Amino acid sequence: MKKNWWKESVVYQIYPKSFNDSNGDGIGDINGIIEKLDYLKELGVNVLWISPMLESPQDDNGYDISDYRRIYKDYGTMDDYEKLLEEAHRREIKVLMDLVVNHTSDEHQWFLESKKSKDNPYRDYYIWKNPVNGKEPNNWGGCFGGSAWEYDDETQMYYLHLFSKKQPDLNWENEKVRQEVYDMMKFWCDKGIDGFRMDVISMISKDQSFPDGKVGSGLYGDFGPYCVHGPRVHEFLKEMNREVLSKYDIMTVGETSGVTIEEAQKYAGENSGELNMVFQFEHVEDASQHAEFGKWTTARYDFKAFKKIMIKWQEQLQGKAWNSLFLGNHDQPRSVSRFGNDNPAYREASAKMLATCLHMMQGTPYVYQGEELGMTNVYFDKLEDYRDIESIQYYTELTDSGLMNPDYMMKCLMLRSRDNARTPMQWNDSEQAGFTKGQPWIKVNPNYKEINAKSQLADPDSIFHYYQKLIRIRKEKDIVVYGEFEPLYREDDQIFAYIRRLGEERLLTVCNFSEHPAEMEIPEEFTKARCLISNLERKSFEGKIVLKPYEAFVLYK
Ligand code: TEU
Ligand code: CA
Repeated sequence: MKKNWWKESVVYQIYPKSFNDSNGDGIGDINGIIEKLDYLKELGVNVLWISPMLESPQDDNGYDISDYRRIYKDYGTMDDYEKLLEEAHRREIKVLMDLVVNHTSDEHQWFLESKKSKDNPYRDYYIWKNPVNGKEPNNWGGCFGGSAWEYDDETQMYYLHLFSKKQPDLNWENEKVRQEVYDMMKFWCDKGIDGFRMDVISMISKDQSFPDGKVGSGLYGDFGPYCVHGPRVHEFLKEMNREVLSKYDIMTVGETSGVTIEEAQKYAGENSGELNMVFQFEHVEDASQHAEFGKWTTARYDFKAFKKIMIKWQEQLQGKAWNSLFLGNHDQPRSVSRFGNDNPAYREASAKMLATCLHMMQGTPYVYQGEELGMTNVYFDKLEDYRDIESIQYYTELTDSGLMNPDYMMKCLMLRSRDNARTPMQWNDSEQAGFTKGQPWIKVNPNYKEINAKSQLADPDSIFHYYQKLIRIRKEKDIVVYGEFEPLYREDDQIFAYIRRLGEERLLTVCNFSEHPAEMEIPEEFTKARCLISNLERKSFEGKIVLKPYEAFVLYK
C-alpha cells in the first residue's frame, strides 16, 4: 500500500465557536486556539480540521459564508489567522480548512447580486426556478426542515436551498462558479493551509430535471436521489483535482453523507484523482434508518449493526480506498453518551474503550474536541437553551404540525441534538469551565467540575493520557496504519475484536462494548504477546478470559 502522510496522521476537529475564548465576549476565537496549541501538541495530534472561520452571519454557525476571503470578525483578523498557521506549523501541526461550497450565505455578494434581476451577471450563480401552479417548483424538503425552495419577491422566482433559507445552493453547472471556487481554494493554499475538509461535497451536482421526491413520514419529498452523488459530481471533483488539489501537497477529506462503498471508491479510490478520503455516515445513521422521523428518535444504537458496518468499511475499502475513522463531530451527539456509557461508573472506561476500538483500525482517526476528555451530552431540557438551527426548526415543524408530541420531541433533542457537541470545551473547574471570562454563547455542561482538561492533565490515568498513548502507538507502529484488518467474533453481541497483520507483526484489539462481563478466548497466535495498552489494567492475557464491562486492550507480537 502506498505510504502517505495523511494516512499516518491523527486529526483533531476544532469547533471554533466553542473551543476557547481569549477576549471574554463569550465566543471562541483564533487567539484562543493559538493559546491551546501546546495542549494539542501534548495530546499528539498533528492535523487540525477547524470548522468554518470565514465571514458569516452565523445562521448555521459559519456554514453560511458571506465572504470566502475574510475571517469572521468575532474570530479575529487575517493577521491572527496567519499567525495561527505559523504557530501551528512551528509545532509541526497542519491545518485543514472547512470548504463550504455547496452553498453560500444569502448575504454573500454573489447572492445579493443574483437576486437583483433575471439578467444580472450573477443570476446563474444560484439555482432559480419559476413557480409551478403558483407553488414551489417541486416538493423537496430542506435538511433543516421546511421546503428546500424559498420564494423571492424581487423577481418572483424560487431559489434552491438544501439547508436553511439563508444558505442558497450554488449552481455548479455554471463554469464561472466552479472557477471562482477553484481560485478561492488556490488563494488559501497559497497562504499555506494544508488541506480541506469539504462540506457536503456529495451534493454539489443536481439532477437538472428537478423531479419530485418520495414523501415519507414527514411533510416533504426527499431530494436524496437527485442531489446526493448527483450526475456530475465526479466530473466536478476531477476538475477540482486537476485545477487545484494536484498542485499542492495537501490532504482532502470529503463529507459525503449517504455514501456507499462503491461511491466511496469513486471519490477516494487510490487512483480516483478526486479526494484522499471521505467520511461515511452509516455507523452514525443506522438507528435513524428505522425511525419514523429520521434522526429524531430515542432509540439507542444497535451494537451488532454498528459492528457490522464498521467491519464492512474496513474489509471492503482495504487496498482500494482509505477510511476516515470517527465516532463524533460537531453534528453528532457525544460519542461516549451514544456508543459508550456516560454514567459516572462507566464513563472513563467506556470512553477509553471506544477510542481503543477506533484508533487501532485502518484509516485516519479524527478526535472531536472534548472527546479526549470524555465530554458527554449536555441534555438541555428547555428549547430556549438550544442554539442549533436544525434542532429549533425541527422541533417547531414536527410539534406545530402535530406529527410529534412535544415531550417526546424534547427527549429526542436531548439525545440527538447537534448542540450536545457544541457546548464549550471544558478546560478547568473555574466558572464557565475556563472557556470564557464572559457569558458563553451556549451554556456550559454542568459536569465541568468533574470533567475538564486541567484535572485530566494532572492525572496519569486520565482519558486524555490514554488518547495520548493511543496516538503514540500509531506513530511508533506501522502496523496500526498499514496492517491488514481481520475481524474476530463477528456474531458476538458484546465484543468487538480484530487482528491487524503486517509482515511478521500482529496486533490484537479487544473491546467489550457492554456493561456486562464477556467471555472470550485469546487466539493462540497471541500467546506471550505484549500488551501495548489496557484500560482496566489487565494482567493476564492467556487462554479463556472474562472481560470486565467496557474493558479494552491491545496485544502486539
Ligand atoms: O453537514 C451536512 C449534513 O449532512 C448534515 O445535514 C447532517 O446530516 C446533519 O447535521 C445531521 O444532523 C454539514 C455540516 O457538517 C453541518 O454542520 C452543516 O450544517 C451543513 O453541512 C450545512 O453546511
Ligand atoms: Ca472571543
